[in-house]
Parts: sequence; C-alpha cells; structure tokens
Amino acid sequence: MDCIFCKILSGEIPSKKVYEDETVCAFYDVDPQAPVHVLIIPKEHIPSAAAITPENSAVVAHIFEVIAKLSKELGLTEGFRVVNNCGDIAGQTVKHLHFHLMGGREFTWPAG
Ligand code: DGP
Repeated sequence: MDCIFCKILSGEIPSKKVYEDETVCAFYDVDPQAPVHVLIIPKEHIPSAAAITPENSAVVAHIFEVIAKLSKELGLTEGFRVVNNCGDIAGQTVKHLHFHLMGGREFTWPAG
C-alpha cells in the first residue's frame, strides 16, 4: 500500500519515534507547527476519522490514553492541542488516521 505512515511503521521510511506498542505508534512530525509536535497513529490502516466504526474505534480511545501519557512525558503541563484533519477540505494530507499532539506555545481559537 502506498501510504507514508504504513512505510514509517514498517521502517521503510525513518522517523523519530517517541512511543510504540502493539496497536499504536507516535513519532515527531517532520514539519512541526509547535515546539512539540508529535503524531499518534494506529498501526491498522484506517484512512481517516470518517472511517472509524464500532469495530475499530477502541484504538482511538487508546490513542487518547497515549496522548495523556506523552503530554506529561514531553512536559506539556500547561496544556496542549490535539488535532485531527479529516478529508481534503480540512487539510488532511496523509490518508492514514493520525492525531497531532502539539504544545509548547499558545494557540488561538477558532483554528483557521
Ligand atoms: P495532515 O495534514 O493532518 O494529514 O498531517 C500530516 C502530517 O504528516 C503533516 O504535519 C506532516 C507529516 N508528515 C508527512 N510526511 C511525513 C514523514 O515522512 N515523516 C514524518 N515524521 N511526518 C510526516
């Protein structure tokens, strides 16, 4: 499958991993938008948030457990932002479900 994140999971594309277990992986974003910018992805190829179903949604809960753990380990004690872009109109460029964990600066709302 021609998926950048599946290639990161297989090791074909190198990445700076910060967490990995049986079902998820987290690594630094190659184009950081904040002092801390990590991507958390399921190992299963789920194309986007629009493809989450009762059968595959457990990994999303697990991803948020990992986000809470990583936020502490990465020193984001003042807060952080979690972003999921779903679909072209929302700016999703990689069609493998991922959550951006960003912190280390202030964020405005609403996001553009
Ligand atoms: P999105 O626009 O929400 O689909 O975010 C995709 C993110 O993936 C974007 O912030 C840049 C990041 N990215 C793309 N290719 C690579 C890569 O090869 N390695 C890493 N570490 N990040 C990548």
